[in-house]
Order: sequence, then structure tokens, then C-alpha cells
Amino acid sequence: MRLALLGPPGAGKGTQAVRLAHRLRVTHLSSGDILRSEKSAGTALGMQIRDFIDHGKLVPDALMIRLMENRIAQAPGGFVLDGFPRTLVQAQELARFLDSIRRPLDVVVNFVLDEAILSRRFEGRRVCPVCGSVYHLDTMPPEVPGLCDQDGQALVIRPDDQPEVVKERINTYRRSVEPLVAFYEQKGILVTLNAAGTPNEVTAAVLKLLQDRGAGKNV
Ligand code: G5P
Ligand code: MG
Repeated sequence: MRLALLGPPGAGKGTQAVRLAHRLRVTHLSSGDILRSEKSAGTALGMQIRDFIDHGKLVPDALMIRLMENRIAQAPGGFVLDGFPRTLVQAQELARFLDSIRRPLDVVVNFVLDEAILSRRFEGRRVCPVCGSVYHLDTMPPEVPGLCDQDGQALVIRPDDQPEVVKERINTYRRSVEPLVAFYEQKGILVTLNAAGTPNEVTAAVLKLLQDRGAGKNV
């Protein structure tokens, strides 16, 4: 199964990608997680992309494409892409690459969400600065308040979740999403899903739509 998740910042792409990858037994590839780990490790790439992330701007296409193609090449059993592609150029280059290795995307799920719900998801989000696990104070709290279930680290607000950066990220998303949606619609692999439910409801809805489309043997 080769799946890509589209949707505004905070829509639940990362949360759902982890669950879907586990359920479908494929690799979760989050462009944001990959960039954040380069940034916190202080690698040359991390230094290069730091300002883009901190200001809610998109990292240049050429860099993103190279980075993600490398990761995809290391995921022979299938993948869930989370946060990539997010420009038309990225989608076109990804399609070219996947066609060249005869592994095109099966389905692209486009999460849509009401702005008010999106705000609540941002406000309550807490993340583990070490393993990247994502929580929500109301709907997905950790077992011990303030600590990551996986490694016991103190949870934090993601640095780019400050209101002015969130605003920029959402604006950036709105500017780039339409051509992306049109590209996948034209390929006949786009499915739009209202992501307003509980995490369990949204996971079930994605799995059902994959099944309805007859996509993948492991669903
Ligand atoms: P990222 O890391 O890709 P965004 O902005 O696209 O960042 P973000 O913020 O990571 O997306 P998300 O993954 O869609 O949001 O959402 P999430 O973290 O899973 O969930 C949000 C909250 O809602 C959490 O508290 C969670 O518990 C809750 N929640 C989740 N699902 C559900 C649900 O189903 N129901 C309910 N009730 N709650 C739920 O990108 C970061 C930066 O990296 C660069 C850019 O600078 C970008 O700003 N970047 C790229 N640049 C260029 N090209 C690319 N392809 C790039 N990718 C990343
Ligand atoms: Mg995410």
C-alpha cells in the first residue's frame, strides 16, 4: 500500500499516519519529523532548513524531493506519506520518481477540517521533543499528565505552534493545496475526508475508504 495524506497543519496527518502505517504494516514517512530531527541534531541539512521551519515557510522543493526520494527508496514494503508532497512541483516529481520504480501511489487522502476544530487541535497539542509522539490535552492525553507514554520525557508545545507561525503555516497551505488536489483528482486517486471525528473514527473511515476502493491487500 502506498498512501499519501494531505491536509492543513494540525488536521491529524501525523496521528493518523502512525496508526495507518501500523495497521497496514508499511513505513510512516513524515517530512516534518524528518526535518525536525535533522534540525535538532544540528546537521548541515538541519542548519539549512531551520529558518524555514521556524517561520512556517516551505523548505525548497529540490531539497525536499531529494530527501523524501531517499527515504522512499528505503521503504520497499509500502509507505504512508505525511506532509509530502505539498506543492505541485513536489507532486509531479514524486509521481515521476514512483513511476520510474513502478510503485505509483495507490490513494491520496485529503483531510478537510473546519477552522474552529483546527484551532482546538493546535491549542491542545503537546509533543514529545525526543520521539515526536503527539498528544492532545483533551482528546489524546498521555497516561501520566505532562509525560510521554513512550519514553517518559516532558511534553512540550511544538516550537512552530506559536500563533503567528501557525497562521503563516495555514496561509502557506491554503496557497499550495489547490493545484495539488487538482493533480491527484486528475489521476483519479484522490479521496476527500472530513477529519472532524475522534482519532478512532477517522482511522476507521480511512481504512473503510481504502477497502471500498479495493486498495491494498493488508487493509
Ligand atoms: P509538518 O510537520 O508536516 P504540518 O503543519 O503539515 O507540519 P502538523 O502541524 O504536523 O502538520 P498534523 O500532523 O496534520 O499537523 O496533525 P497532528 O499533529 O497529527 O494532530 C494535531 C492535533 O490534533 C494533536 O494534538 C492530535 O492529538 C489531534 N488529533 C489528531 N488526529 C485527530 C483526530 O482524528 N481526531 C481528534 N479529535 N484529534 C486529533 O511540517 C512542519 C514544517 O516543516 C516544513 C515546513 O517548514 C513546515 O511548516 N515542511 C516542508 N516544507 C516543504 N515541503 C514539504 N513537503 C514539507 N514538509 C514539512
Ligand atoms: Mg504532523
